[in-house]
Amino acid sequence: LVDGWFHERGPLWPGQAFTLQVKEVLYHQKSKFQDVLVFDSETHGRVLVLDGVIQCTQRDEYSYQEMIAHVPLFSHPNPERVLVIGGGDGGVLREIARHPCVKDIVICELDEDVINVSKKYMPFMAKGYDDPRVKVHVMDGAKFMEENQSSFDVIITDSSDPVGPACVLFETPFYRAMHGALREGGIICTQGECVWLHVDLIRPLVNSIKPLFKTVEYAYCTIPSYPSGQIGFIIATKGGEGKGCKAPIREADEGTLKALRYYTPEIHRASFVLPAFARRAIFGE
Ligand code: AAT
Repeated sequence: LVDGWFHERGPLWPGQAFTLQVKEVLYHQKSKFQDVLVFDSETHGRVLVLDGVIQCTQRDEYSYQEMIAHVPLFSHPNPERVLVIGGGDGGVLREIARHPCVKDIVICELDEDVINVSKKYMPFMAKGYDDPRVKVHVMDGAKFMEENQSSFDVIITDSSDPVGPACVLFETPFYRAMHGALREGGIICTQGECVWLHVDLIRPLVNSIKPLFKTVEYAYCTIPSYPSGQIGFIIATKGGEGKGCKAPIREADEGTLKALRYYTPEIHRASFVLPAFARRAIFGE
């Protein structure tokens, strides 16, 4: 914090920094794993920061949380068991809970302090925990995946960046473990960083998991408070017909569509259409 402004500096976006004017710092403590900061900003509402990196702002969190949840969920014919790795703020749980066909929502978050701080300061996201289908595990997501090779229909990895505790979630063994934990026809959707900054990270990861999954695709959304204003998702399917996830195969009911602020069936399809440089860099096409 310099002169009442928060600057988001980090090794994954060298030489640039998104900046927000701070109204009031509400919480700032070190947890067992990371530095946890919550502040009210002048223009983006409440902001959660871990190790100096913005995890969500009240103004635009719905873009990322809706897309990382609804793209895989509306691409699956009947998702019943859904797992979230990371996502301690509860925003992704809130979105999954909109699907009546889902019976179990399991979350594995590393840091209990993130859960508690979100419940206290960010109820607009943490209300996801109120759904009775939610079961919470507090441990490392990679370890959880190795130990829980049970059958999920959709696995969503809402992970922080590959610096510090989330590094393991960007490695091939974690993807192998997610593949093992999926039912036939299952889908994974993971935080896949930004095409403007990270194609050199995305391409090798995508290539390394192609032999495992039936389809591997990449989608993205716009979100002003993430580096370079965009973030993507790696979306892969196990078995099935190999149609991938580029089009929704279930209809959202009218009430749900009205409640959503970013996701629409049109955005679902559009999110897979990559700019030429990004398609070439990630898929070599
Ligand atoms: N929905 C908000 C966006 C996030 S949250 C990422 C979460 O992943 C954090 O709560 C963090 O504590 C958790 N996490 C980190 N490492 C692990 C791990 N090994 N196992 C389980 N959970 C973990 C993502 C923001 C993206 C930022 C883009 N710049």
